[in-house]
Amino acid sequence: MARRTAVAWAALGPLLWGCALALQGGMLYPRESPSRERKELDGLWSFRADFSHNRRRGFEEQWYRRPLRESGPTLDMPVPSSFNDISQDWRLWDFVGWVWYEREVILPERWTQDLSTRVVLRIGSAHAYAIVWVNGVDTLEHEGGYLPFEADISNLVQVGPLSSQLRITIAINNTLTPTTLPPGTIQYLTDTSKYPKGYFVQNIYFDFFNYAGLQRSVLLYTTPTAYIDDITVTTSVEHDSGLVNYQISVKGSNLFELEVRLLDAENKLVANGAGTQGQLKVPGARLWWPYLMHKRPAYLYSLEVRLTAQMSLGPVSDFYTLPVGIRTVAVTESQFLINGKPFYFHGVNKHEDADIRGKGFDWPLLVKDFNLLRWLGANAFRTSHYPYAEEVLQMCDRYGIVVIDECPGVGLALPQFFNNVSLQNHMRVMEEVVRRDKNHPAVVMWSVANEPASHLESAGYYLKMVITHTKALDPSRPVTFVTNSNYAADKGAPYVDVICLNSYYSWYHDYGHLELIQQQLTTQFESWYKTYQKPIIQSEYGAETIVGFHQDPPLMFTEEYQKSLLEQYHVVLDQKRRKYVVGELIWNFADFMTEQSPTRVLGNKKGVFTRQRQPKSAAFLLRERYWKIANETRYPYSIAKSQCLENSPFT
Ligand code: GCB
Repeated sequence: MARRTAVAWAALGPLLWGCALALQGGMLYPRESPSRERKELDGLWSFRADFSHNRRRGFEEQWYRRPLRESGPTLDMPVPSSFNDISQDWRLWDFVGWVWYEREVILPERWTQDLSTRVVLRIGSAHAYAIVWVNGVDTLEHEGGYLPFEADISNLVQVGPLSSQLRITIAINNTLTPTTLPPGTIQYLTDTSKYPKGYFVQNIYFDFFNYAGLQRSVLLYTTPTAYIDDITVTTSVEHDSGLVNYQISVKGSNLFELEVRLLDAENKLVANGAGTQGQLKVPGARLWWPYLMHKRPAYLYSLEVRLTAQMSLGPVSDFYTLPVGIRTVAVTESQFLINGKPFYFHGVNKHEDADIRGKGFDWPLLVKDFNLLRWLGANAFRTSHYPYAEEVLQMCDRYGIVVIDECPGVGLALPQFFNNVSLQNHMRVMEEVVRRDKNHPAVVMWSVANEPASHLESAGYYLKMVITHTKALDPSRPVTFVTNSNYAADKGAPYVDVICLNSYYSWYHDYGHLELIQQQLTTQFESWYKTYQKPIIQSEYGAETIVGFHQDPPLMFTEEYQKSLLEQYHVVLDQKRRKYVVGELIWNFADFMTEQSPTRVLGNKKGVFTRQRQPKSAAFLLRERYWKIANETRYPYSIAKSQCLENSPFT
């Protein structure tokens, strides 16, 4: 097959400097350093849902002005956590409207007295619209869940001797509108013979529960008043040297010096530079490899940045250390290349939810999931259908798990969702995603949407704009969206670098007819490839399975049916994966919660693990397959070492 010239985004790295983000300021992960402290505000917050008819009583009575307990009863609400599953009050489970969180904090005296310290309030995510007050002062607003936002609150806390006490009030609204991402609609049911006056429901167009609240950590951190605001790193490889291009933005001073040092994993200096931008050359660089592809995967350097600024109060220093993986990503007409070698995604789609915490970030869950990923031999996942917590991506960087980073562009199902306001919002969300995640070596591709109505003309224009914008924001990575349209009808596919296809043969149609899968899947792959000559990922496939249901011959919903369906897909994937199919991602890693409906039994049960992270039979099938593929494609002599693999029969 004729190979189209590889598009090596990494080589375009320096172009990144020309494409400044429209967003103001960076969103570096808050790390401690000799010049930075952090104070986590996780734990119990006071909470109240505004059940009033118009949901606006909190604003009418200005609940933010005084401690929340003074305006009525409050509940204890853990943060991070979704609020939905915590209480026994059923009205909270699918509550739509404003909820109020409040927390009182005592600040260290130095933070309030030292005028060369900057105090920042950072909210990891608040789904879906948030207004923040500090001591009753309107401080910050943000639209969109799943992404962080922050405000410099120094001038609110450095105001006098009593300022150590801080009251943070956050009002969050989970209402989705036709222009939010994901979109949704509110429907008033006006037939008074059936519904009480003012009765409404929220319609969503995606298949996961609309968990809401403070689902990621809230924290305060400090920087000096002159500070490292953002760092952008892209990497490439020239012969055996790694090239690390950096760009640094500084705020709070125009009179400063920047020193940049690149250290290896043993803390030895390998390159250094100065100034706001430059290129560091690392002879004999160790590359960041996905795990199972190399005997030493996921090698990380550290980029140490030191700022020294002259301020009226004297010199100020700021330090920030960023993990850096040197690797390249490129796409040809039939391959996805990492460090110039063909990479095959054998992985999963995930969701962030589990049991009572909903989508609340949780370390035990995170570590368990990564152990399960490695047990499976999964080398990749897609952040279906929204950006995951930053700590998840940090684990991927460290473990060598490859990520397709998806924005919350899910449920774009109706023609009215493709309007200019939505488009502007979608582009802003991509700016926020790229700004947050651009430096993670594990992130190898952006996905701007899942299953939009891409057969519509208006969707074609819309997707073209979002994809073009994302490529301008980050020329170093390929961009895709995930489609379930027909190859002949899809209006967005011309703009993607990799075709990502969802299909549910013998599940959502031809129920029970497993014998049709091979023919239908072959036709799917061949039609798409003939039309576009782009690499293809089977980005979803699977079957609903209730753990413990058994039937032979296999019937739908049993563990045997899930296994048989997967086996049929695997026959065709094996035929095509040496040609142009570059990946397979099972739907889903684990069962997850959805809205109630006659087609969902306590949520979506297509997981190969249960919601409690126990394996169904299909997990063992997948494990055998993934390790078989890994053993075929991994580097010679590579030994996969990890705590859970040492005794694996597959290593
Ligand atoms: C899909 C969607 C995913 C659903 C899945 C299903 O195509 O992308 O969000 O959960 O199908 O199980 O129906």
